[in-house]
Amino acid sequence: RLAFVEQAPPDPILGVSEAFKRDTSDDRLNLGVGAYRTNDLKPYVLNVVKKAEKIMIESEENKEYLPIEGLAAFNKATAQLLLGEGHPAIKEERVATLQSLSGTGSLRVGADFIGKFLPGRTVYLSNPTWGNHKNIFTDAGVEWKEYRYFDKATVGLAFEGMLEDLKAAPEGSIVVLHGCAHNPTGVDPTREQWGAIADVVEQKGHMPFFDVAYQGFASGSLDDDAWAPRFFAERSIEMMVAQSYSKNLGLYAERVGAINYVLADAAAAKRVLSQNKRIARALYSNPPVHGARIASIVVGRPELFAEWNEEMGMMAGRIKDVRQTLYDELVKNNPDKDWSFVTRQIGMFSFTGLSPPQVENMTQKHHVYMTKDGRISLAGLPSNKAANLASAIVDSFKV
Ligand code: PLP
Ligand code: TYF
Repeated sequence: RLAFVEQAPPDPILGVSEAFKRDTSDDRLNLGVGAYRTNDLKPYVLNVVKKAEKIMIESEENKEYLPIEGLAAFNKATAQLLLGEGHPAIKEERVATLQSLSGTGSLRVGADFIGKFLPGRTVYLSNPTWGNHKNIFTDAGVEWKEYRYFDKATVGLAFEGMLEDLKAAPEGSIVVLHGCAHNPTGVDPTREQWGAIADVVEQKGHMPFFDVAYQGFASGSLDDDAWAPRFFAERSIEMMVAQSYSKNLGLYAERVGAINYVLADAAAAKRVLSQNKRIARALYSNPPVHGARIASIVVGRPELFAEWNEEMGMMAGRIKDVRQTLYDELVKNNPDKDWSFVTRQIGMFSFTGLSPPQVENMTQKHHVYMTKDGRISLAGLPSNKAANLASAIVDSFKV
C-alpha cells in the first residue's frame, strides 16, 4: 500500500505554466518558462529544422536503435559546435562525447559519473542557479554547495565573493559554470573575470562542469557564446560540458544534447566514454534519434549552419529589442529608479529583484506569471505588452 506517499511540491518553474493555464484574463502573460516565442507568442520552429527534416524524409531514415553513446554524426557535430571546427582536442581525440537526453539528461549522466568516479568531491553551484541543478545532483547522491555569484547591491556579479568561495573550496572540487547567459540572473563574467576564475580553478585543481544551455542567446552568435568553455580548453584544463539544443535550435521536446569530457589524452577519453556508456545503459539504454539527426544535419552542412546563425541572431535580436522596449517603458513609468540592469543583463531572462510578495502582486493583481525568485523570461514578452508589464513592475515594487 502506497498510501503513505506524500504529494511532491510542484516544480517552481513548470508550476508557473500550470497556474498560467488556469488564468482566463486577456492581460495574462507567461514569463515563467524560458522558451522562445515569436512576437505573436507563437512557438517557433526554425526554418533550418524544417529543412533538415525534409532532408531526413527524403533519405528515408530508419528507426533502429542508436548505439548507447548516440548518433556518431551528432557527437562529432556537437563537439565541433562547442569547441570550434578543427580544434586540437577534437583532432587529438581527447574529447569524449555521449549524446544524452538534452541538457538535463546530460547533466544527470555527468552527475552520476561524478558520484561514481569522483566520490566524496563536492559540487559547487552558483547562488542562485537553475533550480533543477540541485535536484539533479541531489538525486545522483552527490553533495553540493553554493558559491557566491550574484550581488544584489550592484545587480551584477559578486566577483570577489565568487573567487573567495572557489579558493576556499577543497582542492579538486567540481565547479558548475554556466557557459553563457546565466540562468536566472542574466549576468556573465567578463572575459577578464573568466581569466581569474580559470586561474583559481587551475590552482585548486578543480574540475569545471560547464552547463551550455543558451549557446547563441547571449550575443546572437553561436561562436562567440562558446568563448568561455573554449578558453578553458585553450588552457588545457580538463572539463565536463553539458550541452542542450532545446533553446538555440528550438528542439525542446526532442531532447537533444550531450555530455562532453575534454581530457588530457585520447586513452583517458576512450575509458571515460566507456564508463559513461555504462551509466547511460542503466538509465535509459540509448538516446532518441530524430532530433540528433536534425542537429547533425544543421551543424554539419555549411549552408544550413550559416542559416542557423542567422535565425539564432534573429531570435536573440527579438529578445534584445523587447528588453530595450521594456527598459524604455520602465524609465517612462518611474524615471527615479535605476533600471539599467534590464539592458545590462543578457540572454533570455531579466532578474528583476522583485521579492516573493512583489512577485505575488505581479501574478494576483496583474496576471503576470513569473518565478518566485523575480526572474522574467523576456522570450515570452510581445513588444505590445511591454508597457503593461512595466507598469505592473513599477506598481509591484511599491508592495
Ligand atoms: N541548464 C540550464 C541553465 C537551463 O536553463 C536549462 C533549461 O532551461 C537546461 C540546463 C536544460 O534544459 P533541457 O533539458 O531542455 O535541455
Ligand atoms: O525556464 C527554465 O529555466 C527551464 C525550462 O524539461 C525547462 O526550467 C522546462 C522544462 C524542462 C526543462 C527546462
